[in-house]
Amino acid sequence: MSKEYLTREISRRQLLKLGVGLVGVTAVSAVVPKALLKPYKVVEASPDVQPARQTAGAGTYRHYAATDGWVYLPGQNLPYHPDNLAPDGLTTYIFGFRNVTSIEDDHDKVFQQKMKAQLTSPMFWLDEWRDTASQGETDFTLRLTNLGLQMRPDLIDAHTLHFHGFRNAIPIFDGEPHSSVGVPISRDLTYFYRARDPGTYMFHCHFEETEHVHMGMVGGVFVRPKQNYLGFGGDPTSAARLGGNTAPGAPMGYAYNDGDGSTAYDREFAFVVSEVWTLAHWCDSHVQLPEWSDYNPDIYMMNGRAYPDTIAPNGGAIDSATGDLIPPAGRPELQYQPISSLVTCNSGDRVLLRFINLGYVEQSFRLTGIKMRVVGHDATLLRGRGPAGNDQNYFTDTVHVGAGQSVDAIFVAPEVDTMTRLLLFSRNFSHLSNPGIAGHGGPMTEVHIYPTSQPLGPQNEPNEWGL
Ligand SMILES: [Cu+2]
Repeated sequence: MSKEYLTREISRRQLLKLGVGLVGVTAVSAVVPKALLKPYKVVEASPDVQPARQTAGAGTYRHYAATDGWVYLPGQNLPYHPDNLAPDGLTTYIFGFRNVTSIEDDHDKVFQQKMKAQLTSPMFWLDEWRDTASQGETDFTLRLTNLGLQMRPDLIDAHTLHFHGFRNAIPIFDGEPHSSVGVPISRDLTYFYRARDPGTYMFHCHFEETEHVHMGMVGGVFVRPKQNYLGFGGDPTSAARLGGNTAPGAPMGYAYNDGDGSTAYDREFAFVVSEVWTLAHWCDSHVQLPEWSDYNPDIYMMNGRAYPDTIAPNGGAIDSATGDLIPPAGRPELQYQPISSLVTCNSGDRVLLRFINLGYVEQSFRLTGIKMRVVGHDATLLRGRGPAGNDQNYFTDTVHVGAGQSVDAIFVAPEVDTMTRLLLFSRNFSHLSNPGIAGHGGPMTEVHIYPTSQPLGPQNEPNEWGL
């Protein structure tokens, strides 16, 4: 079927021309001095200035690779979606990141992850810097390697990892390439950050950002507050499980240093919201340029999936033999979209929802039947400054998240006798379908509440189901 599209749109002669063009680009790059092909204003991190690698388990070291790839999205919008160049089972060309920390010692394995980007990017989290003694566990380094774009060898774009919204970022490590540096192909750069402000943030590539952000180089990142370790009100027994408190009643964590436990939660789920304009993605795979001022997305997503795939299982484990992502159970086409948006909880659980919008369109998420308490906006506790700070948190059934914004909301799961499903969905109904097919789609997910007689397992990571 995909071959039919190919012959209809691009004749064999045109394809050969394109091939010759690509060979030409490659040949030119072989003879032109490399310096001429480098993107403007870049630095190369030399291996001997890399900070020492921290041992596994201690500190927060990550190694990410930037590359291109293919993902699966439902629906049909011919000739752009599914893309006729996509491998079997996949539909849409993307740019993205991969977490290669566990395979980084094997350079071949890392390089083989070229054209295996994931949507949305692997989330990560770090602890707020506490004091000099805890520096080893809280100083954060992220090494970014640019593997290049397999489908577009003509694009010699650098990539960066921009920590969106982080206060006091050192400019050289901020990932904004016009005022600092980008990472050219086959090079790497290690970003350093000392987190001092807890909350929900996001990261994205900032190189040719209109294109690279839309193509999928987006992800979520959180800073966990030191209250998890220290407790509040001078009472160390109020520390959270994430801070090592094993007492049965301890919350899993706090969203902020609230000083009174009001942002305590038992389970945690994050949603990176974004869109796909299938025409633009098709243009990138077919060496064409979209007119960005015509921006008209047709698939809206949570964590890189459209409903009903949003409630499919988590994937994301790495096959140590090949370095490849292991697909979610029963869903091989979601191999490169490993993050589930299904919310699972028990009656009585305090559930933290972290909404992150890295699309270009404002979203409003409604949770039917339960009020959410919004406790933070843009990595800021909703409270005035000082000990008598005015409490500004509020209850709502609809959370607004603008492009580039984040919202932290907590709900308490009601008592149920049997597993109960509720919907969490975009209030913009025109987004709630997938192109060209019937039924609900887009940015919608489900909340599954289990009775206390069916206790869920604890979460080791955000978005884990515990089933
Ligand atoms: Cu990029």
